[in-house]
Amino acid sequence: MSDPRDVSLIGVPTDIGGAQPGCSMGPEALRVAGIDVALRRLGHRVTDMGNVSGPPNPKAEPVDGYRHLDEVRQWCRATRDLVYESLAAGRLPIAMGGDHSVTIGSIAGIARWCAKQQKPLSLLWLDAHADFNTPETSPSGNIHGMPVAIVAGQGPRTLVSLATVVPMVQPSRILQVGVRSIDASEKPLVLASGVQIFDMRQVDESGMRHVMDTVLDQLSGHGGHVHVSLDADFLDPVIAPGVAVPVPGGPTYREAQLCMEMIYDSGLMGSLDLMEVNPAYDDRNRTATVMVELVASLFGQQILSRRQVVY
Ligand SMILES: [Mn+2]
Repeated sequence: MSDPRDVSLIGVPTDIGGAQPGCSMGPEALRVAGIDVALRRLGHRVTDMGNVSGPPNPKAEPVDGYRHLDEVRQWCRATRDLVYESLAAGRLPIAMGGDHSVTIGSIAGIARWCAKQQKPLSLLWLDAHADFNTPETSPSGNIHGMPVAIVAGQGPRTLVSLATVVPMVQPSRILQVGVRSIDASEKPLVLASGVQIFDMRQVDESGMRHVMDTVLDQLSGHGGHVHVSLDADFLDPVIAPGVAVPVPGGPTYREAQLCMEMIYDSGLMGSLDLMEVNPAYDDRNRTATVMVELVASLFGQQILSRRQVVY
């Protein structure tokens, strides 16, 4: 990443793809926590594009295995177009969700731009969950549990084909870190897909440093554009309680910060999602505040400059 960057903030205020409402307030929580100020302090030029608009949450029952499929498509199309526009204007898009279904729109915009540039696209997925459900494996039909399957080409045609390319991302170019909750019926699907999972046991056994060295080496070897999709539930719920589906045993504050610092050092990140911040479950905006602190590290904040570090 060459500094300073031109960055676009794109709010996607919906909870259309989740079970519990509230992450529609996520973009505002991140703004209140000072995401623009944090980026400007590091020298980046920030344009807040405001919010994408879309239909309200009908809170309907699943139809053919999906809840709110058409509404998710509408939110994702609008997100795709704004993300694409940002990239075409030379700006790095940060999509602020919203539940994790809207990443399908964000990635669709990036995949479309990468196809135009003839650049391959890789995806670094930081999440407690594998998000690889399909209607057959998801009893709830909530699309926020399905986005990795969908961008990898498995799922409803109307979402799978939102970019010009299918799949949006080759499964072998999808790397997940922090996973510690996979539904029993989801496990065989994600294992067969070719998606690579670095679960929390690997982080425990080898440490975040080693896991991220391996992940970033692979992403660097792939070449092309790297999109980072960060779900707030990646973090241990002790430091990030404001999420709808918390799972114990996530990265600590420093493990998460090291992960972000290493991504910055690699210079690989070309776009970012900040998803699933849910102020309805939060404590005085702690979760959005931690997310903004992680964003600062992703964009170059360091405890000491590398020249000052003595090993
Ligand atoms: Mn997720």
